[in-house]
Amino acid sequence: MIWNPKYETMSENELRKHQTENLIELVKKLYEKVPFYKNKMDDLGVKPSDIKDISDIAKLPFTTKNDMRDVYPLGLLASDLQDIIEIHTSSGTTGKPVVDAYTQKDLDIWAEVMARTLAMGGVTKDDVVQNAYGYGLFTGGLGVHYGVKRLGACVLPISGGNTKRQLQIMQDFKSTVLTCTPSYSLYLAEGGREEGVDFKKLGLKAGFFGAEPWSDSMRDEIQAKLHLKAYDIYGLTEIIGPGVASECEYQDKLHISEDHFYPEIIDPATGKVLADGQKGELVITTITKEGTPILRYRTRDITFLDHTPCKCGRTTVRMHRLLGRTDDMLIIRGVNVFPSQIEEVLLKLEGVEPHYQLIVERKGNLDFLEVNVEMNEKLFSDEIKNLEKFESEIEKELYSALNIHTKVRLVEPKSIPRSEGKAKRIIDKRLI
Ligand code: DLL
Repeated sequence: MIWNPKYETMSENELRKHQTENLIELVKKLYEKVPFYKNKMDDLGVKPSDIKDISDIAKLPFTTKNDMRDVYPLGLLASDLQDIIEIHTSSGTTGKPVVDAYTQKDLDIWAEVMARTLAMGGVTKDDVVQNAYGYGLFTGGLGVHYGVKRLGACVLPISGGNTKRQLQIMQDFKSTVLTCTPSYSLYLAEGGREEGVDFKKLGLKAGFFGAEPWSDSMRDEIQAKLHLKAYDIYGLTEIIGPGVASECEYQDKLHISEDHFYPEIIDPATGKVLADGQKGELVITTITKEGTPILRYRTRDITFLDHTPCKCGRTTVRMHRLLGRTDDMLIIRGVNVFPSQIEEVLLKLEGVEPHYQLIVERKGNLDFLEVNVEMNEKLFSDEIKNLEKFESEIEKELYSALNIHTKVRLVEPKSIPRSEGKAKRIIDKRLI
């Protein structure tokens, strides 16, 4: 079902008009109210009156994560503090967190775009949504929560963690929809298997997974193990949280709610705007937000855009599922490697589990990549010499996909730490 046909099926002209009007208003407001943006625009010699059409967006300054940290906590506030009714931040494991401050209108937009997301995966008022994203300052829990309420379905606000309880609640309340990180969904599948839960009988029909990278092979694995249709959902704290983009029933790229979030793809090295189909860094402008609107935010996420029509009837532009991050890209002996490429190779193999960790080390002047991947129980009971043979087979597979030599280690089942939220896949010892 299309939740909001007026905005999700707009004609190109209508959309452009809507985006242009909103951008003009936004730039005026930011120039008047946010010194950070006034200074940036003055530096570039751009005045609000230079913005007459959405295409003029290319004249405006970018905003980076470092900019946001520099003005922490509320330097980007564009509304009166008394109109702010909720604040979220990123987890901020490296440096100061980034902040999103919401007015009532911002929370309404958030509920709206999350209701669209859930409706894209067929959620209706009849559904029971088990929301296992973390509640708190992280945007996952409450973002999904507001969307479920707007849609009129029932939310189980269980938050992340406590696998046994998750499985019990899932059975007792007959959850039909699961929302959590993709890695946690597999952890639940694993827990369920141990507890003798038959997911085939459970009645989960859809899952909305995001907040961390995952691949199509991981989707296959999740769909098979949990017996549901797995949708990719994308978002980030700086923009609003989850609800920026999500897959429809065709699971073919993520529809961006571009009446609120205007996307561009740029070459990360030059800042030049790229055409449809060209891979680059996703840049987003929040054209309708009030609390902490943001101009041309450099997400560091790598994808490409597709304006061709989708079979579902929505006219919104689609982005490919994330191909990596500019800062997650490992450069091993001069070769660019994204963890997602390694995941694709691993998950196609029989005998390994979708739990892995990449360890990068520098010995002398050379970088070494070690890939630790868990075996399944069956493989674990195999003879050592067979395991060694399999390790070198995987190394060969990785070499043909990536063109770099790796050291693969098959590790015991369940030896790689599980996460209730975002999984930690990379340990880069070169930075320490
Ligand atoms: O992770 C918001 C979110 C919550 C999205 C729940 C989806 C579901 P942050 O903690 O600010 O916000 O992290 C944002 O996570 O820039 C991406 O690098 C990554 N990310 C988010 N969704 C996906 C996804 C939330 N579907 C950062 N695939 C983003 C891959 C994702 N990476």
